[in-house]
This record gives sequence, C-alpha cells and structure tokens, in this order.
Amino acid sequence: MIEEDMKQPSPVALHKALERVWGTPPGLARLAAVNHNILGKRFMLTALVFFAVGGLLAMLIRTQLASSESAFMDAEQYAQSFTMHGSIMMFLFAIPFFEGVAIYLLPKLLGTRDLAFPRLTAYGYWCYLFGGGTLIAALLGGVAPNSGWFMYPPLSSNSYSPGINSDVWLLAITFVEISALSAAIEIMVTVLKLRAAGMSLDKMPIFAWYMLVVAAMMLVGFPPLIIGSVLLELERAFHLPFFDPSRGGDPLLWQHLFWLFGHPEVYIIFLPAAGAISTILPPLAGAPLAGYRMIVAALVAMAFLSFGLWVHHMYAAGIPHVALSFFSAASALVAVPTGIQIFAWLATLAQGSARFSVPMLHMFGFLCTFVIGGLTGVMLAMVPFDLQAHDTHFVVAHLHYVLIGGFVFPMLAATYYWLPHLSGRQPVQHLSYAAFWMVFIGFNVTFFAMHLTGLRGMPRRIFEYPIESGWETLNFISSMGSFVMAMGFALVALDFILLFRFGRRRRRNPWGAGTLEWAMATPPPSYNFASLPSIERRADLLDPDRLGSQLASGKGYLGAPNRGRMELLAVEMISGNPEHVVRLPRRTFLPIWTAAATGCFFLSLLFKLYWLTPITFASVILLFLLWSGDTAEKTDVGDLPVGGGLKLPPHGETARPPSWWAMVFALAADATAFISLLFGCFFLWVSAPNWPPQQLPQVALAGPAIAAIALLVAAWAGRSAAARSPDAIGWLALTGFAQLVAAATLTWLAVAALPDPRSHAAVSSVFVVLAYAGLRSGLGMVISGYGIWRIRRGYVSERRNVDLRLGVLWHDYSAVAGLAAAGFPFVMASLAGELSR
Ligand code: HEM
Ligand SMILES: [Cu+2]
Repeated sequence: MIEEDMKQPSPVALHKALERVWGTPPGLARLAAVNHNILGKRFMLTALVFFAVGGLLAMLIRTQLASSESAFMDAEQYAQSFTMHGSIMMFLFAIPFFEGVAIYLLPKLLGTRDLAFPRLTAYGYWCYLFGGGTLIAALLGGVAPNSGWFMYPPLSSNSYSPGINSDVWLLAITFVEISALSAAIEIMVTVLKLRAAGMSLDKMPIFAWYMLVVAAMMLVGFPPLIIGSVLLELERAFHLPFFDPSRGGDPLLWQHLFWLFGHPEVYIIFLPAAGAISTILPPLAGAPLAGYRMIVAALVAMAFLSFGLWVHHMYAAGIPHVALSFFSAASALVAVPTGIQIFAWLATLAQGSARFSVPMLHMFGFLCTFVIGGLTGVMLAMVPFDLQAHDTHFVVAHLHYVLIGGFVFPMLAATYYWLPHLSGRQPVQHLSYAAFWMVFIGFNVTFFAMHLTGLRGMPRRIFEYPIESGWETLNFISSMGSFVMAMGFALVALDFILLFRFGRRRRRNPWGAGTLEWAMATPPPSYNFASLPSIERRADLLDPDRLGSQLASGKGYLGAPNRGRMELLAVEMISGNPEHVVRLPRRTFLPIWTAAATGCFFLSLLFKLYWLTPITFASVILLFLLWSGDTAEKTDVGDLPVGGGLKLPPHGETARPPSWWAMVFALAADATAFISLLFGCFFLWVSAPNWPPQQLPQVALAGPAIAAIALLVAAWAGRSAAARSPDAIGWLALTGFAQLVAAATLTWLAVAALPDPRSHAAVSSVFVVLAYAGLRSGLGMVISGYGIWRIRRGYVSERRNVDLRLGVLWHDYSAVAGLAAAGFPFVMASLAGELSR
C-alpha cells in the first residue's frame, strides 16, 4: 500500500490494471453491469426505441386525422393511441433520454469515474425497462390506457374506465417513476460530492448546475404525481373515494396533484436540453460561455417559479378569480429567466465566430421553434385567450413547439456533438443536412397548421370531424408534413448507424472544447480517467488535450489501482477540497433481481393478486438489504494514500459519505410526498362537495398517544444507538420494538378504529395518512433489525457507524411524520365537525 506513491506504472499497464477492476466482460455479465458508460448508453438507446414507438403512434394519429370522417381507426383505438403517444413521449422518451445523457456525461464532466451509486443506476434502468415494457404489452394487448396522458378522473375512474386500462397507466408509470427518483438522488449526490479536486461549486461545468437543479426539481416534482396515482388506484381498486364527489372526493384534486408535477415536468424536460446547449455552444461558437453566474441564478429562479404555475393548466376548471390573475402573472413571468438564458446564448454567439456544423444547424432549429413555442405559451398564459384556445389543436401545436423545439432539437444537436465521444468516430455528414431540413420543414408544416385548425375551433383528442367543418385541407397538410418529418427522423437514425459503421477514427477533442469529458480516450474506457484530475480554473475553460495525457500516465489522484478496488474521490461540497475515498461496489445481478421483484409487486396490484403483494414487497426489501454486503468492511481501514502525498479516509469511516446524503434526499422526496398527501386532504375539506361526512373519523386518544410515545422512544433510542456504536444492540432492539409498537398502533387505528374508509373522503384520507405512517414505522423496524445484523457481523465500529446514522435520519423523520399522522384524525374530525355546525 505504500509503494504506490513511488512506483508509477506505464500508461498501458495502468490501463490494463484499471480495466481489470472496472471493466464489464461481454456476454451474460452485461446484465450485471453497473458501469455508467454502459448504462448511460443503454438508457439513451432504450429511450430512442420508445421515441420510435411514440412516433409511430403519432403517424397513426396523423393518418386518421388526414381526412374527415376517416375510418382508419375507431374512437377507442384513437383514444389509446394519443394517450400512449403522450405518455410514451413524456415518461418513456424525454425523461429517460436526458437521464441517459446525464448518466453518461456527468461523471466525465465532473472529472470522476462513475456515479455515486452504480447499482442504483442499474436498478433504475431495469425499473424503466420493465415498466415501459408493461405499457407496450398493454398496447399490443389492446388494453392500453385511454384517458389521455393526464388521466383526469372521472374519465379514468371506474365508472368510465371499468377495464384495467387506467390501472396499467397508474401502476406502470409509478414503476417508471422509481427510476426517475433514483436518478434524481444519484445525480444530486454525484454533483455535490464526486467532483474533481479543486472543483468548487462556482467552477463546476454549467451542465452540472443544470442537472443539479433538474434533479432537485424531480425530487419534489414526482412525489405529488406518485401520491395522486396511489390515491386514484386506491379509489379504483378499493373504492376509497378521493375523486368521487358523491362521497366527499373531488376530481379537481387529481388536476392539482397532476399539474403540481406536470408543469415543473416541462422545465424538467427543457432544462437538461438547455444545459446541453450551454455546454456545446461555447466550443461551437469559439467563445467562452457568457453570463455563467446569471445563468445559474436564472436556473434557480426558474425552478422556484415553475412550482407556482401549475394552475395555468386549469384556467377553464373554475378557479377563483384572484388565483387566476396570480397564476397568469406568474406564467408570464417565467419568460424572464428563459429570456436570460437565450440572451446569454446569443451573447456567446456574438462574441465568438461560429463555424458552421451539424450541431449548429440543430441549434438554429431549436432557436426558431422554441421562440415560437414560447410566444404561443405567453398567449396561453393570458386567461381570456386560454379560455378560447383551451383543449383545441392550438394547444397541441404549442406544446409540440415547446417540446420538440425545446427538447428534441437541442438533444439532436447534443447527440451530433457527443457522438464522436461515444463512438470515437467522425460523422459521415452526407445525410446530416438533408435529415435536418426534412425534420425542420416537416415539423413546421405539421404543427404550424395545427395552430390554425385550433384557432378555427378544432378540439384536441377527437378521432373524426365532419366534412363541413372546413378543417380538412389544413389537417391534410399537417399530416403530409408529419410524414416528411418521420422520414427525416429515419434519416437521422440512418446517419447515426452509418457513423458507427463507417465513420473515420477521430482524434480526441474534435470541437476544441474546454471540458473534462474530452480529457480521455474516445470511446472512453470503463474507468474514464486513469488518474483523477485536480483543477484550478472553471471546468469549461480547461485544456483537455494536455490534461488528458497527464492523467493517462497516472499523474493525478488514485492513479494506482493496486488496492484492486473501484475507487474515486469525494470532495467537500462547496470548496471542492478532497474529503474522502469512495469505494464502489462491483457488478452484480442484484439490481435486475430487485427490479424484477419490484415489477412483480406492481403486477400483483395490476392483476389484483393481493395475496402476492406483501410477499413481493418483502422480497424487494430483502433484496435491497442484500446490496449492502459488497462494500462492507470488517476492520477499520484507516486513511488511504490517494497520491500526491495526500491520505484520506474511506467513505465508510467518514461523517457524511454519499449514502448519508442519499438518505437525506430520499427523505426530502418522501416528505414532499407526505406533504402533498396532507395538502390533498385539506384541499378536499376546503373545496369538495358533500362535506361534512355523516360519520366523523373520530378515534379515542389512547391509540394516537401510544403511537406518539413509541415514535419518540424510537427516535431517542436510535440516536443513542448511533452514539454508542458498536455496543448498540440493546438500543437498536429498543428502537425496533418501539417502531413495532408504533407501526402496530397506527395500522390498528387505520384498519379497526375508524369508520368504513369507503364511506367518505374524510375517513379515507385519515386512513391513508395513518397507513402511510404505519408503513414508515414498519420499515423503521426493518432498519433497526438490519443495524443489529450489521453489528453482529462485525461491520460496525466506532469509526464505521454510517449504518446506524442512516437509521437516525430515518427514525427522526418517521417520528415527525408519524406525530403529524397521529394527530391527523383529531384535526380532520374537528375540521369536518366545524362544517356541520
Ligand atoms: C414525432 C412527431 C410528433 C407528431 C406528429 C405528434 C403528433 C401529435 C398529435 C397530432 C397529437 C394530438 C392528438 C389529439 O389530441 O387528438 C399529439 C399529442 C401529444 N403529443 Fe405529440 N407528436 C409528435 C411528437 C411528440 C413529442 C416528441 C412529444 C413529447 C416529448 C409529444 C407529446 C405529446 C403529448 C404530451 C400529447 C398530448 C396527448 C394527450 O392529449 O393525452 N409529441 N401529438
Ligand atoms: Cu404549465
């Protein structure tokens, strides 16, 4: 262990040694891959396949609409087509594609070797694939969701959707969202902790800033939708009335929860694309990025604003007037940070001397279309106009100008820019121009025409229209345009394939970029950097060519793999000073098994095999616990030399390792879910019809009091356990017992002490809140048991006590959430009682 600072292997020997540790052999082992290079590409490729499926559906839709009274599809087929088109494009193409880009690029841009939790990347991928596969299977089986991509009840409720179509959407999309949440946690921790030495926050590559903001938005944006889906599924499967106005529910609750997610979602999709532009524009324009700090400020502003805008999707739903004007103003306001970014790009262009290139062409496509989409967006933000255009093809045109303009064109630019990195080859280019112009012209013909049909009153989501409507010519033009666009996309695909097949091998940094992803061989080796960089300047103003050869010869940190472990550097969050060594787990089949078990859990719900549900749930938990084995240490390792005379502790022996932060962020997502649930319950109280209920959700004081005491004991005992590790088995046993008492009491309250939760939303909301807290305490019990097991196996010492500190976070948070839940029946009962007076 000492000689490594003295003896420096040759670059080739170093490469071979690192590849032995980091590489993934071909064959079956690929299913066990956890490396971000493999998984990033896998995410992107899978997303492109889903894009093709979604595109095919779009072509079917346009074929149907090309003529009036067309008999190509019937109403049901049309409904399934546009629902699946929208859902696939949003959930299975756009989000996973940028996740793939981030998974592939972020570690490289940040100057590290992988993401913080490689197995979680893999688990997320399999959840995405299995969940998406379920939707496709439903499409082939003719039982695809058919209530539109935003699934409004009552259309998606039992009365109008008695089949399993809506259940497929609710369950499969929730399944896919697990992958979005895991990606969000992973991206946040990676950006905050795993950077090159010296890369302080204000030296980060701008793409990392974008992804940090996006990941934070995903962390708070997705939970409301998950809660909405859970509630709607509970209503569909068990008749708990959350959206049924006859029993105190309200369909508007769904709209709020959905758009609380759905509007930020638009920015979640746009910002990664904007991040790609801010990264590739400077080298293409030959000038440094203008206004780095302004852009970061605009990003943060946009993230906050975007959560205050959701109601603009509901202008026509009967919202109070004051609220309308507030949301209308906020919607117009969001044009400001967007404008700042666009001006920063224009300034960058103006400073440089842009060379003409294929990515530039797509950037031009982006700018033209996105500005039009933004303008129609500001039009729609005006309430009177929206009331006219609502639910017409004008909206369809607007949303495609924003989504294709703001996501597809930038991502095409990014793909053309980074393909040489992925492939190590130079583009063939003959097809690229023709492909671009076909997509660009086809796109504008298709969707410009939809503005006009929309203004002439053509509603969206209709499968036929009468010949007298006068909409036929425009629709025909639109459909022709869409076929040109489809051929354009086919040419793009061919262009990519030709590049991999016939492209010339290319030198390292074709664009003269100043970012770290070019300081490595292309295509990149599995470990990215043979040794890890340390930087002094902003990470987009570097000299990757010089740096690359230094790093390849092992002159950076951790350039000697003789510990046989996958290691990388974690830094102090703000300053970027090296803090500890992270040792990553090896490849394993556990993620795919865990995802399969998760899939079985969802299938058991879909097919109403409820006896299987607890079994599958338990297997998911068990499989997750097995993950902990790989990086566990039985002895204190002590500080490790990392090169340059520096010695740092391994992550297991440090105060705030990545897993600790991951727990913090996971709990933040959980808290958002819980808060949206409480918000939903209060919303029903304020605004749903048929309140108060006949039976109030009243419980005696004893139950909640016992639960509250047990929760406090659990939190206190959990803390004592962590403070006394490793002699903490007794304390952990007490924690587990207290959590057991809490879980049992909360469950008992939910199941036995309340009136029938099917009777009224007041009762069902109390039921769900209690059950939610009960579940957390149940898991708290598992976590304490796991702590005991880890101590017994010798994995815990005074220095290595992260396991117990993760437990502290969990028990503290479940105490807070559980106390809120235990008090909730009283709050609800008195609020509802208030109404009857
Ligand atoms: C590839 C070319 C595309 C074409 C020709 C196309 C066409 C259409 C059409 C005609 C509709 C309206 C159906 C109706 O309301 O009757 C629609 C809806 C929609 N599209 Fe696209 N689209 C395309 C790409 C995309 C992309 C890339 C996205 C997202 C990233 C997207 C997202 C949506 C959404 C969310 C809806 C609303 C679905 C609903 O009403 O439930 N589309 N599309
Ligand atoms: Cu919106």
